[in-house]
Amino acid sequence: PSGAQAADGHSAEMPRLVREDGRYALMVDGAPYLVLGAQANNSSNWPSVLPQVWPAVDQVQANTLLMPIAWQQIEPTEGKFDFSFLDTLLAQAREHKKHLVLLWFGTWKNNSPSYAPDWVKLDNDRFPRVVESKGIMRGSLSPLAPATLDADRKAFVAFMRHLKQVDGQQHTVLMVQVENETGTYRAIRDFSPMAQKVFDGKVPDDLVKALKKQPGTWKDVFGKDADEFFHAYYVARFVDQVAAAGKAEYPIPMYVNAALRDPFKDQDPYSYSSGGPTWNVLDIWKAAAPNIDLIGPDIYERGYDFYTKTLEQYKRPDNALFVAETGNDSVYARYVFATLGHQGIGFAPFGIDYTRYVNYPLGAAKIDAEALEPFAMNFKLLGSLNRELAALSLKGKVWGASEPTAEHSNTLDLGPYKVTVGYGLPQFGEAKPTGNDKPCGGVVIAELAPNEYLVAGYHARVDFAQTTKAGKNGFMMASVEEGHFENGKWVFERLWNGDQTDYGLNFTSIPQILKVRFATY
Ligand code: N0T
Repeated sequence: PSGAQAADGHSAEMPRLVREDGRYALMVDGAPYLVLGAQANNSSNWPSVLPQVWPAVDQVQANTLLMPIAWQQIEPTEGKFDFSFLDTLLAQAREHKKHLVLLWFGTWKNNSPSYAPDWVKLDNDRFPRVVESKGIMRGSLSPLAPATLDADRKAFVAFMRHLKQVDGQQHTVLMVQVENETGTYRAIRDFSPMAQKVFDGKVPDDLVKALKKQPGTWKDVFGKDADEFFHAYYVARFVDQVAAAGKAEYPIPMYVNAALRDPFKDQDPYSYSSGGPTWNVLDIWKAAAPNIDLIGPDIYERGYDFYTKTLEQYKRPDNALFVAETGNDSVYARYVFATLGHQGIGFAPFGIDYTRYVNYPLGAAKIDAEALEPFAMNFKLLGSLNRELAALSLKGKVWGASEPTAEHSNTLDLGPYKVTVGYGLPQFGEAKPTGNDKPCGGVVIAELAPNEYLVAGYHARVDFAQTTKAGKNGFMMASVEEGHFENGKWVFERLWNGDQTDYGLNFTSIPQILKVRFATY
């Protein structure tokens, strides 16, 4: 990696998101990097709580802590800023050798302005709220009020200006999330007279063009989706203007996270966070928020089909996949492999601290060192591989498999090889996979060179087959090395052979990394 190294190992080079052939990498210290993240609970953003945060972050071996920076905390009185928490957090992150992703909790923290200062959230006249179709006022603020945009933007600019001053050299902070799970609950859009006037007007040209539509009113252009699409557009415009102003101070990558909608069905927007970046409005968000580098899903559904469908929806040539939040229950841990297989640049379980708060049923019912062990296994394994995987992923040479919920195996198409990953198999002999007791297995595979692959994982058996017959008689694993990476160099530990390879590559409860070379005879 290039870039002058600062004393704490962080570099003078700015973090940035790069795109090559529709694939992405987050560049940190000048080279591709995987965010092995951990998000603290919502109210852990106080100096007094940090002692309960770091032990959990260290326990899971995350390289990055995701932490809220609340508007109410930095600007309790209008125009007077207090960045003491941010300064404390930065100093401690450097001591712990962790990166940070900061989450701007402003106008939207899941629908509501609960994290806005009192002078904002208690002043409906100056900062109007969404009014739903029957005239009932909701908690969520309207995206159409210029005063709200102006106030949020000013605070965000002050935050980014301060961040540049205190971190513009070291780059402990990798990205900033702008707002949190935007959109509005129990209203599809703002129906106040102020908003209705805008809704009755024409769809802005930029959106019409981006979506290749004919000009007209929202109803003309979008029919039954008009209300939701209108709300999405103006929430995205709001967020984009906040991000743009922040980037003018300090241009590090900025993203938004999404409270999801059913990935398979049309769901009534009244029943989810309408206007937020759900899969059905990603094109609108992309057009309306060009200053947002990526849109990341928050995945709190345990089912394999829901999870992987969501990964597919948010991995696009115009969107880098980043699992911005996911549940901290053990069954979510294995999805890091499917995330990597979908070219993910990061994965961040939510609720990683020892405050004793748990968001069950979304996540685990209890959080202690044992509950966090599956996440620790992930990050221990991927910590060693981080740079290699991120670089190969940018080249399209990474595949991943997570144990399904209903089935007990899956297949990966590597081109010259087809890989079958089985779960719950004995390590000796042939058998039918029956699945692990709870789904918990997964593997990641990366092509190092023709016929040479890294294979890493746990609780799974991996079998390679040739897709087209090469060689006169057959092919073999010429060598299977177990090892790990240290500063970009492969460190050999031992060869696997005999029982360990006769019936596939048998990954156990210990995360392991193999380098496998194939040959024909
Ligand atoms: C998340 C988190 C935090 C099963 C919930 C998820 C975080 C926010 N919201 O603990 O509040 O700040 O982004 C909402 C998921 C609802 C899913 C319900 C379907």
